[in-house]
Amino acid sequence: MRLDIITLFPELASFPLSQSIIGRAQQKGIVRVCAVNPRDYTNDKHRTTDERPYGGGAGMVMKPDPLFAAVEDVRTDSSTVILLSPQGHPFTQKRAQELAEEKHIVLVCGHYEGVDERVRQSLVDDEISIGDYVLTNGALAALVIADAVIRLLPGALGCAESSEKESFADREWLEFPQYTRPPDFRGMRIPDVLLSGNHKRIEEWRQRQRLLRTAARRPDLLHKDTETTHE
Ligand code: 9D3
Repeated sequence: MRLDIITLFPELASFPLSQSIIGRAQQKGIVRVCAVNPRDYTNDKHRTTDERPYGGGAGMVMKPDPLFAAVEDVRTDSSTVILLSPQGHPFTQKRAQELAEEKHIVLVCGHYEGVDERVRQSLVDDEISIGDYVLTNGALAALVIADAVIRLLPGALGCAESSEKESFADREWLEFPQYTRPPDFRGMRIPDVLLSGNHKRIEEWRQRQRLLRTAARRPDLLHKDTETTHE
């Protein structure tokens, strides 16, 4: 896969993807990530990427021309171009799985109060938000999407980190509590059942913990589960 991130902060977008599992995926040639600065596609003396909005109001709007020029430079006929913005469709594991099938993804990051509407109209194929909270710029959102997609590419994860059995992939319940040694840490003892050696009882305990935790924290996942079984 090829992945281009169009952002005014190319260093911010590149460094995190050079680390750990995603960095290794790049070294193995599974993915090639490039950060592209729309400022390099300006023609004026001040290299202007933003202007005041027509109609007035606070804040600045990203100009269309540097974004169009940057995207048109990197994209091919088979590229998928996605705008990151608070107005986008909510990002999900399902969308990550769909994007993991693509050959080339171009992530366009907004900044300031937003981007010129013509970017939405005729430059991008889709618009994604990573959740209902306000970030300072889209580069961080692009990193979240890049991470979620790249780890799904064949060979990106080692056996130990395998992505086969996953919470959220199929709207599953939350995970059960995990413990490792020592069995008594500062007076906090692990549940006796985990030392029992009784695998049937351990499995029952884990399933019950998952249910309790999901009901307490994410009741929406329980309801979704019922919906899908009735479909
Ligand atoms: C004043 C209106 N603001 C919208 C809530 C303007 C605005 C705030 C923050 C415009 C852009 C941004 C920067 N955020 C993103 O570009 C962004 C984002 C986000 O803030 N939250 C969740 N997902 C995303 S994807 C891109």
